[in-house]
Amino acid sequence: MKFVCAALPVCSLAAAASAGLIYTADLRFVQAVNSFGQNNAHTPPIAFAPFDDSVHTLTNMAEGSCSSDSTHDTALGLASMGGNGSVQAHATTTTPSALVFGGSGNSRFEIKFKPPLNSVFTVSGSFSGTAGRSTFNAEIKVGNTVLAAKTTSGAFNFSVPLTHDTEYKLLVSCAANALLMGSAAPGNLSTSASFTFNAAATDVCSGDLNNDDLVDDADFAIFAPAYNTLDCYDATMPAGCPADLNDDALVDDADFVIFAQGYDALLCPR
Ligand SMILES: [Ca+2]
Ligand SMILES: [Ca+2]
Repeated sequence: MKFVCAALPVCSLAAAASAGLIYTADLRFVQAVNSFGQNNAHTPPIAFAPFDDSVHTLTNMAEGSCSSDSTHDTALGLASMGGNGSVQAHATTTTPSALVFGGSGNSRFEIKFKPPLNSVFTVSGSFSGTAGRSTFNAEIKVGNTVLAAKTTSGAFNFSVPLTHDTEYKLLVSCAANALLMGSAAPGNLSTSASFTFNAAATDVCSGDLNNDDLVDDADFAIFAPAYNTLDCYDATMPAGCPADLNDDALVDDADFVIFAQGYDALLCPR
């Protein structure tokens, strides 16, 4: 399934020297729950494919009603990822009640990946939601080490170095709840939360395909068979298609131009 890079503004910034990513775990989900025990959750039917889904709960009773709606729309590209998610929750009581009425939801993007090349990973996005009723989390982790994190509403911009063949996790999620507790007066409560983000990896040294800080014949020996294969989605192409230096899913003359510039310089910039 082809990812449409043009939908992500960051892709154009990354076009000059992208770095492919190898996706290793797809832990995305979208969930809507309410206080009557309904728990609707979906995960991607096809791992690593675009995930565009929504879930819903609604319960009506004499004393009131509660509902929640969660959406998730994200996609993973060869060197970039992004999308958005949102949650709405509602609760209504018609009489003071001993019951708890409420809905809540969660939209969660969680992906693990390995960069085949040393690269820089940038993430930009924002959270918004109902104060006091929303929770947010954006983080980049390697193992248990948090490299960057954001847990409040507003914009976030991360830029972290990635080391080749090391597994990283990117998490971007939001949740909201609308709970009218037992002693609540009659009333309505509506809440929301949302996220949007783009992320991309860019090379630190275009053409250094074996991560030894030089662009030389050893790299050309890796580039040449990828050039002959051409299509990044060909099963014989190395994972992450690292020779696709401009992130257009092909290894062709445009990539060779970028590779040649690195080859001429020989030493990677420091
Ligand atoms: Ca090299
Ligand atoms: Ca290319």
